[in-house]
Amino acid sequence: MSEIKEITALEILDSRGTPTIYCEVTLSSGIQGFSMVPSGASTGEHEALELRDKDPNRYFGKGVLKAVANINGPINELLKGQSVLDQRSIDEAMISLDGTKSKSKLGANSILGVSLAVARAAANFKKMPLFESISPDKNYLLPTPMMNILNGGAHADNSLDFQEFMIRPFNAPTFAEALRWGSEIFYSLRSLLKEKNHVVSVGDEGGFAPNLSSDEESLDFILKAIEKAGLRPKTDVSIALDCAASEFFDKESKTYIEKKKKLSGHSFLSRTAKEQVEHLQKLCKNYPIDSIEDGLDENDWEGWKSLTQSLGKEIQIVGDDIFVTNPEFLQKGIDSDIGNSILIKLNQIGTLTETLDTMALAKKSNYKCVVSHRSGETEDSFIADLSVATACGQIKTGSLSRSDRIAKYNRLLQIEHLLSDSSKENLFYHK
Ligand code: 2PG
Ligand code: MG
Repeated sequence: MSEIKEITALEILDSRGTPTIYCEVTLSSGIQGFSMVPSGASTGEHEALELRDKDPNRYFGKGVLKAVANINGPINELLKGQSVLDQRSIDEAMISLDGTKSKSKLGANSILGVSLAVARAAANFKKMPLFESISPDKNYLLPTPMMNILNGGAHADNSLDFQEFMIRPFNAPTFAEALRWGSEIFYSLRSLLKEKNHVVSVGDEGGFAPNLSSDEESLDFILKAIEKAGLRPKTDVSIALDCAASEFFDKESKTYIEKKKKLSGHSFLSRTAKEQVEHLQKLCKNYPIDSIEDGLDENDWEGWKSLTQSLGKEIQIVGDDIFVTNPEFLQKGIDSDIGNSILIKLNQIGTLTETLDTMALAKKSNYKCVVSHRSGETEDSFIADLSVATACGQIKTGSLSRSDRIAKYNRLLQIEHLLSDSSKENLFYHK
């Protein structure tokens, strides 16, 4: 009864109004599972391929009808009759049908859509919450949220070159309290920005997108917002950055150029890798920053090494574009002492099985994992369950506005409530 009867897909829209995939798996018992596939803007060069139609007459070439047809046709044929209780066999069957390293034949978006819908169908079949069904060891932890309250880079039309300025309310007693702290800081920030006549419209991940003049000015606003909300920077709430540095790395001159500040008429800098590392060191000295993601370009392994050497003992150095949730790239990083943490995005690699394998490799090698959304999201909250199931302790899923981000936070509230009478004393991860 856990065998697949049919898999169907549909073209839907993500949070940016760009096409993506809805997938539904129906079992012979009539039980179903669904998924919706996310999509990035500042994508890493080595991510699995997201198949788009490239038909200029539809959605400026961004339609996904070919990927939808791959699910309705060959993937449906391949998996019909297989039990959803064996996620690995299903994912491996799709990987070998595709046959390419980057999943470019069927599209990583098609493959991921099916992989996640299968996981949900299996949970529904077992009558279990998703996190319980996918957990390798039934050791659950509610993650500390990393909330992106100031958006820049490829996610906002403003002057900030760094993509994400996040708060980490790690000292909260529960996830629900961490969320309240985050929301109160977010609204405190709003009033501080308004007082200084800055715009309070938001970027792709629901954080404010003002035209501030420097990283320091952004960080000063955040510090004041934490204090205005009655909390203590560093003791209660720390700051995390995603520089997404590949977006402002100039390949020819091999320098990091603050292009957006330049365009908006602010004074701007162009830095060598060494100067970029020094800049980040200075920011860490002056502000309670305890996590930096993609501080350097995805191919600048030398720069990464010196960043890890200078800051990796004190703070979390997270690899996103450089590791692309891929065990091969992560292994290379582990072997050469690059970073100490990895960002986990399901669609960078394309199946749940490979994602869990990458997380297991990280854990074995003492690298922390941060489960992450994409800037293009949907109401699917799969990553909330994934973060609890793997007990990785951290999730990055945007700001305190917009339903595509809040859906994940709301799901975590439900899970915390569900687990509240479990015997485990502390369910909330504190750093
Ligand atoms: C990132 C992500 C998510 P995108 O760089 O970490 O915040 O952005 O999905 O655009 O790659
Ligand atoms: Mg990133």
